[in-house]
Amino acid sequence: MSSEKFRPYIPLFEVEYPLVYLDVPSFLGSKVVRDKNNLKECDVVFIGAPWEGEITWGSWSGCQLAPMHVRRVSLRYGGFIPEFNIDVLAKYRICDYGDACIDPDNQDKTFNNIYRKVYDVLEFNSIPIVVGGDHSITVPVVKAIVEKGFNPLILHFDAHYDNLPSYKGNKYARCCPIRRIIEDLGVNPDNVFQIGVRGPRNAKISKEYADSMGVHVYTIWDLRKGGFTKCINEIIEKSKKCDGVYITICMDVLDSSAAPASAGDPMGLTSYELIDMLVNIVNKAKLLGMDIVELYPPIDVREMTSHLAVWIVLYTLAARFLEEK
Ligand SMILES: [Mn+2]
Repeated sequence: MSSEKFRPYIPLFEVEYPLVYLDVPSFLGSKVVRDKNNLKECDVVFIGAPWEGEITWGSWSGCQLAPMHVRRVSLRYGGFIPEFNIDVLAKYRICDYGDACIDPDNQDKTFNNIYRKVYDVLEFNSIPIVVGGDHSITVPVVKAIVEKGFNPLILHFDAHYDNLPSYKGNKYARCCPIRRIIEDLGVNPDNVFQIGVRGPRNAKISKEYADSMGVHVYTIWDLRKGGFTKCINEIIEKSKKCDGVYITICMDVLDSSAAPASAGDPMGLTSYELIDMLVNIVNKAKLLGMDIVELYPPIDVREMTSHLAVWIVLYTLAARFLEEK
């Protein structure tokens, strides 16, 4: 086929929802925005960041497929949350701003593309919801938040510290973002919470770094031995001295039974525990943005991890309108 005759893929059947690319629907069937200026009609903006860089186990995880899978399963849902009597889709104008352009050979260029897309969203005072990708993508997202002038309280939900100085010579590998956020982006470590840390995949130097910097760490033991309320209250108190919270969720903060398409770390949070924490926090603290990373569709079971990602977004957005209990 000559290039003149090339045509974009056209679905073989009529669909009622907007397509982001090929046969991939937009998040929740929302409006697809391709022109930055149309972001002004949006309160919440979904962005895909399908980047997979250095891998720490095996040769690939498939995390770059998560934006596509999360969008596909999201079509199953409306926005109504009966427990709260809140319709998220009636409260927010949500749109899908597509994926940041990825260059598999060029991490700097890719990160700049992610940064620019998130910055576009912030310019219109909207909330970016970014689905990765590996955990390194949090760095350009938080960079946009910081450079837009926000002083964020970083809430890092993860089984791991993700604060190594580098990995295989790469300072921006998936196990290093928290150190980059502190050392390169200048986020005060006193404004960083690491929640759900557990297990023997953490290096001793990671704990030593977190402790020496004064990062607030709640391990799974801290939470389960009566620490949930203490953690939530400390975050809410601390958020009052910041411009709001930025939430980054590594799916392995969840127990592998709740999120089979993650790194497979046992003894994690249940889906209810994570969402309950997010709802309680975002009910009281302004949400600046959120990312969900390290979701591996090729090893998922009935897409349940992608479904959970959609639930996390919907409940977190609903939280703001939940009357105080
Ligand atoms: Mn992790």
